[in-house]
Amino acid sequence: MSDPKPKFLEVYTVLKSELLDDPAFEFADDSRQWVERMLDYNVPGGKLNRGLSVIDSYRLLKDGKELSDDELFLACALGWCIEWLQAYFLVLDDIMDGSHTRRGQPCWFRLPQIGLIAVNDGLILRNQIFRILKNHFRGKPYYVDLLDLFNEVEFQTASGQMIDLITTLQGEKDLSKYSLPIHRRIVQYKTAYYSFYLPVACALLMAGENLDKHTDVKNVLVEMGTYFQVQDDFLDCFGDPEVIGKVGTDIEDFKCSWLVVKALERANEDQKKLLYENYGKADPACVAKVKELYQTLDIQGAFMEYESKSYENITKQIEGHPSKAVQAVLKSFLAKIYKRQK
Ligand code: GPP
Ligand code: MG
Ligand code: MG
Ligand code: MG
Repeated sequence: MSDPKPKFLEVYTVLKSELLDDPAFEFADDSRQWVERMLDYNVPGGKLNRGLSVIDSYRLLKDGKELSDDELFLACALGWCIEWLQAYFLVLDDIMDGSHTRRGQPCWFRLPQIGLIAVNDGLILRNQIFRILKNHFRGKPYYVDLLDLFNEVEFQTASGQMIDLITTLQGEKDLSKYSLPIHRRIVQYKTAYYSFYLPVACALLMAGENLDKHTDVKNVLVEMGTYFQVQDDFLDCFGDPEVIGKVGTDIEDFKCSWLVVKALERANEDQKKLLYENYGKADPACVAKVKELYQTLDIQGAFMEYESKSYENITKQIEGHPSKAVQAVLKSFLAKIYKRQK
């Protein structure tokens, strides 16, 4: 099967020019230039895994048959809707997390003269998803289901983000409140639905499927998304910023990260005290002490154990699925993230 990436990137240019050709920007060329710069800075610069997965999944659901030009374009357009959604989330998440870098460049809101205009840019990105859908899917029998899917997943993600942020407030009062069930709830909502369920659900809708009949697929994908966010938590502390394109802030931000939950599980009273005293502080010396404790407690080893158990468990779930085409979709997704370094 041919590499879908060149075609996918081509479709970005088409969608972008359609969006820039909006009456809203007609009388002010500077507004069109602003949006173009904002899109180029925030939308296409990531790994594009979520977007490309729509095409891969749709192909597999079609049993590997060559797609028509029209089908390929539509699968790419849906993939880009997910990348637009991701860009919208990241622009806002970086403000909320006080991050500095993203995808190897400064966060959008950190650029001179951007600041909190980035909040409105997030809204523009969000609204453009529905303009793309309207432009290309309005006549399709699954249009209403697509709208409903994007709305539902956005709500789930915003809810996860809220739980992430308010859990931090509770942790600041009492770190011992952090636990695996709370962590699981956060990551399921803030990451798994939009990153894993959404691309496959888009492909299923395009293939004429009814999503209500695919709750088993959803469950596996949520499991995979959970595993993916545990990796994200791990890389936040132990990843190479040059490779992941961002400098971690979870320790400074007092996040309910998988690492701190595991550390709390493994620590003795003295080590817990050290954690209470140093977690959530911007001071690099405090951050270094937390990282040192993670080494002592072999959190890396705990992560590797989690990683292989989780892989086994997900593989078993996939192999229990009756459809070989669906199995192929899920396996290809899992292969893309297993032991990822970025
Ligand atoms: C990832 O959390 C979750 C999101 C990017 C969803 C944000 C949702 C909003 C409604 C704004 P993270 O903060 O761990 O991601 P990263 O490590 O990439 O900053
Ligand atoms: Mg966040
Ligand atoms: Mg963040
Ligand atoms: Mg993170």
